[in-house]
Amino acid sequence: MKTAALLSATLLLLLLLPGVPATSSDQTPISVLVTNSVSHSLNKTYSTYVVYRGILLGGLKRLQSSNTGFKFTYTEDPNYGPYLQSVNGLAGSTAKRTYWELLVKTTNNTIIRPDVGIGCYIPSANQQIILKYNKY
Ligand code: B12
Ligand SMILES: *[C@@H]1O[C@H](CO)[C@@H](O)[C@H](O)[C@H]1NC(C)=O
Ligand SMILES: *[C@@H]1O[C@H](CO)[C@@H](O)[C@H](O)[C@H]1NC(C)=O
Repeated sequence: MKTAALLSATLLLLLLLPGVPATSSDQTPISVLVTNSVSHSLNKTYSTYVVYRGILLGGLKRLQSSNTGFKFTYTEDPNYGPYLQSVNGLAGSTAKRTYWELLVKTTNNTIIRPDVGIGCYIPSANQQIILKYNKY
């Protein structure tokens, strides 16, 4: 009796704990917007997800393997890790001074520019990841 009460109290407490995922495989949905501010081309949006506290790179790989037409490549920087090199066949170029900028539209509609790349950024649920071909 006592044990049962303690058990159900513990269960209740676990259920009520905020921010604790039910399972570690919970999906964090995100959308990915591909845009180009150098030459005019249509915006494309895709949907995918990262796992609980998963990195953006994992979501991009999942999106690529879902065969929705999204493609990307990255190179490995010795200091900072994965560098987003190309998206949908268009590559950044040192000669042209172009690159794929990583921006994020948060759920309160603020656009932020993360201070880390695709290998370190951990998206939150329902954020829009903006991959913007840009000049520097
Ligand atoms: C110049 C620069 C850039 C240029 C590099 C172009 C060029 N050919 O010069 C551009 C504008 C492309 C750039 C882009 C980005 N950058 Co930058 N960049 C720098 C900066 C100011 C100097 C780098 C440099 O020239 N070092 C000297 C050379 C001799 O060393 P190097 O090793 O050859 O440098 C290369 C790497 O730094 C690489 N690189 C530059 N930025 C980044 C970012 C990532 C994630 C990676 C993997 C590699 C990388 O490009 C350089 C030239 O090839 C540093 C800050 C600093 N003061 O060091 C930030 C810095 C490296 N960048 C940073 C970031 C976050 C980014 C972006 C993710 C920003 C964004 N939100 O879009 C993007 C990369 C997006 C992508 N496509 O993956 C961060 C990285 C921190 C981290 N731990 O991830 C730094 C440290 C600045 C910061 N915010 O603190 N960047
Ligand atoms: C494409 O997306 C960018 C970034 O969100 C936005 O500023 C621009 O207005 C969009 N363009 C079109 C044609 O929808
Ligand atoms: C929007 O959310 C970001 C974090 O996601 C926060 O830093 C920022 O202050 C918020 N802005 C507003 C206007 O609420």
